[in-house]
Amino acid sequence: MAKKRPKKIRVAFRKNRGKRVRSQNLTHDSLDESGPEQDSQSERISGKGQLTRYRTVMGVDGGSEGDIAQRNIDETACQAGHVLRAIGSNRCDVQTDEGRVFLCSVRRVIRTMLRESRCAVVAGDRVIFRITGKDVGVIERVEARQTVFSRGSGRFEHVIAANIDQLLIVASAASPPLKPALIDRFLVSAAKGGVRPIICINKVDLVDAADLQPVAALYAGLGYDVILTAATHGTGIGQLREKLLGQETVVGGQSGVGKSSLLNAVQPGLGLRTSHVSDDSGKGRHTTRVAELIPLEQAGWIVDTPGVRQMELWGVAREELEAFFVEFPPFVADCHFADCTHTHETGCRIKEAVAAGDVSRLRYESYLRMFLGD
Ligand SMILES: Nc1nc2c(ncn2[C@@H]2O[C@H](COP(=O)(O)OP(=O)(O)OP(=O)(O)O)[C@@H](O)[C@H]2O)c(=O)[nH]1
Ligand SMILES: [Mg+2]
Ligand SMILES: [Zn+2]
Repeated sequence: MAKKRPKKIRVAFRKNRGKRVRSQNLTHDSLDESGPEQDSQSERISGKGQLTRYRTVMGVDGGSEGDIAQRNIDETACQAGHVLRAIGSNRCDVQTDEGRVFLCSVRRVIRTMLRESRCAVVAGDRVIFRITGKDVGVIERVEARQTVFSRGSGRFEHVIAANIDQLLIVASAASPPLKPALIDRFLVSAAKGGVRPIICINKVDLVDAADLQPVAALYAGLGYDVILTAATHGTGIGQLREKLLGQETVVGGQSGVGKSSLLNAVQPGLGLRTSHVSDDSGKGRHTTRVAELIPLEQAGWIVDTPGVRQMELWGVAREELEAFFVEFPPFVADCHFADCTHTHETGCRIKEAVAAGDVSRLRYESYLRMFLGD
């Protein structure tokens, strides 16, 4: 691996920096996000006095978007861990490789860096933390994320989980009705985040198998893993369990499709809360509240997540979309215009392929909706 370059990161001072008061409350101290105030040598204060309320932190630049809150620290005094869940913006459960769990706060300088890049520590983050008391610690560094599952939330990115291997996209055959367009959004999000997708169509007990065949065949034909399940009847659960074995999997999908029910079926005794689809519209209500890493008995981790009504993509440029529709690239090269957007142009090979039945109309419509930002 290429050697990483130190990078200067400018971080705003905390407002109360000038007055350092020693607290008598040791219990509080051990949980205080700033911990014992001992800025490491790699941080220095600018010589411009009160005029510059910034300090420079030497971080490590790996050159990727994943570099969120890295800085040089004395690692010998620290432990490596894995964030199981974030509690609010400043508390996380962190597990070490030996399996001990610490309730950690996030050092203020790290929180500032994260806030400036509009990130937070999330389930799945690899962190370096300093033990400050019995079962408590302070996160000193967040490692670059290898993969992410995230979505847009207004003007911000909401990273739901980091460093996961797979995204299990759960849809239901009915109640709520099957929405291939939503599956397509999750597929794009998985591709963007570097996560392998698996499509699971649940509640197959509510429909005729023949009705599902076209959609299942469409995605299987594109090369995706497709599993048909009925969590409440045990259908397809063995197959799903096999797919999850030894992997870190985040589960995504609309509220009420049966994500928690599926995980409870895969691992009886998990006891995740599930809820009845509450109203006549069959939309379901949000039962799962926070994203949390849950160990699987045999091997692997799963992250159950609260359901979404919509899947707003994050950080996907319109021009980038065509690459995330796996069946498009072979046709794109032959479009008449090199910068064809496959929307209105003449001589568009994608549109011809749709007319000829070589590209699914459903998929093309999904592309158009994402491209046009609907
Ligand atoms: N008929 C049928 N009902 C199911 C199946 N799986 C789940 N359900 C029901 O669907 C409802 C919603 O299930 P949940 O597991 O809470 O759904 P969820 O996706 O976790 O929902 P959120 O946590 O709100 O995102 C519950 O009443 C389940 O009993 C299934 O395979 N068949
Ligand atoms: Mg749930
Ligand atoms: Zn085109």
